[in-house]
Amino acid sequence: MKNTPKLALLVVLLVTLSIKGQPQETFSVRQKAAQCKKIKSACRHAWSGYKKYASGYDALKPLSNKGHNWYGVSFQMTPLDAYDTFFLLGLTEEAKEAKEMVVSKLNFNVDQEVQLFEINIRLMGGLLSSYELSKDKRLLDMAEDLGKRLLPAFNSPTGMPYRYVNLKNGETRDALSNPAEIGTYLLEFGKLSQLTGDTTYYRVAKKAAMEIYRRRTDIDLVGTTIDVNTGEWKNTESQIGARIDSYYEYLYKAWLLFGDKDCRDAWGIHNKAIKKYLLTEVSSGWYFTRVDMSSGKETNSLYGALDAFYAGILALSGDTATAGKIQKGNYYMWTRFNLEPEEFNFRSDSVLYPNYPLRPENIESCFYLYRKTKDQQYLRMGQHMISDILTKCRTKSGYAEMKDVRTLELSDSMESFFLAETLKYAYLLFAPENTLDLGKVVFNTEAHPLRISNIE
Ligand code: DMJ
Repeated sequence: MKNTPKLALLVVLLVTLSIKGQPQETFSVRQKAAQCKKIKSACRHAWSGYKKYASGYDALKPLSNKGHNWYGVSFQMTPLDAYDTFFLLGLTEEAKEAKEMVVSKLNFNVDQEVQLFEINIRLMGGLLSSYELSKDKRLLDMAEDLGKRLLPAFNSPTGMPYRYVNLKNGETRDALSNPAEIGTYLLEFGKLSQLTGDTTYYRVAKKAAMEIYRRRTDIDLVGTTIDVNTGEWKNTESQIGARIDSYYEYLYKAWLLFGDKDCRDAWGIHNKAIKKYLLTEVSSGWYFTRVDMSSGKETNSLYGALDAFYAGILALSGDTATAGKIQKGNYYMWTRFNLEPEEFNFRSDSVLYPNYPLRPENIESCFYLYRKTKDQQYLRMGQHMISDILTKCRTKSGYAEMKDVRTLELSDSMESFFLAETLKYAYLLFAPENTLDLGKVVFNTEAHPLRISNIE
């Protein structure tokens, strides 16, 4: 333990040198095209494994070569999450196959309880972006059908949704929720309102997010768990990772996507408090720590794969200076342990949760930072991370979650967000800018692009 700070310093030095010490030449068009080619081929590999071993299921199990469903029935998670990635990457045949699976097999008229948050970001987000890209009206009809079935979840005394809802009978369950599972509907429900003309969706989504916002403390922070029946905070730790992350993300993005000023103001107030109370420097870099929501005192010096998204949203909002500092910490977290662990303690420099489930956030932040600054270091970071994933997580049929980044042992899961997000952001980092114009679309938290247009 005594040597840990020295070791951390040495690794920071090596990481810095390996980024800064490289010739400062810019990536050539050919080098970028080579990266794109590699990522496209990874997409084809994952998709052909899914088709061969898991067609019709939600996801592929990339070690046992089997299919896996989240619930008693399949919701076509992988094809629906992957469609717009194939579309953007120009994988026309794959896009056609994925869309065909969705329109022919996906059915929401089932007596099945689902987790509102996940179904919204993956399926609702996927249907809406697929509709905007393909103009296939069947996708919008499916999104509207799903929207109607999700609405009963918002019938709580506070207007903050329950975590689970039955798609057939509207029964709800689980009042103990969190800001992410309460505030992450603005983009999808807003887009659904715009496309259908039914304002109910955005109204309930905004009410839910604002109910969290108005329960912020005097120092403008929110906690990690809250009872949606009573509005009482049950876990008062404030942080930017799991269970809170996309609440912040959607406040800023609802401003970008729809021009919603209330959301812009709420984001501004929270972001100021986050930078004041959570942003922390240690010898290996800058991180966001965890604090008590009322006192601002540190509770836990944890940081992890999910927290890495905040550099991206900061860059998107124009604060590339803070984003750049955080991204150095993100890259340290990636390189220090082979691949990034789910969580580590940045003060003791030790791993807490050693798995890497193929998450996108670190590469996503490189993407936004590169788009905003054109600084080549983000291409180098991205190249390093992508190469690690494509070599260390590859299996015969796809790519597998890493069970332990320290031993490189794999586990039998390939989450649909690998095709939806990780490979999409990886590709867009190196692709010509006109592949996706950030002035015209906003990504939902599952990387489904939605077209910018003001909401009434
Ligand atoms: C995705 O489902 C979304 O990005 C969500 O906001 C967080 N978790 C995963 C990716 O890590």
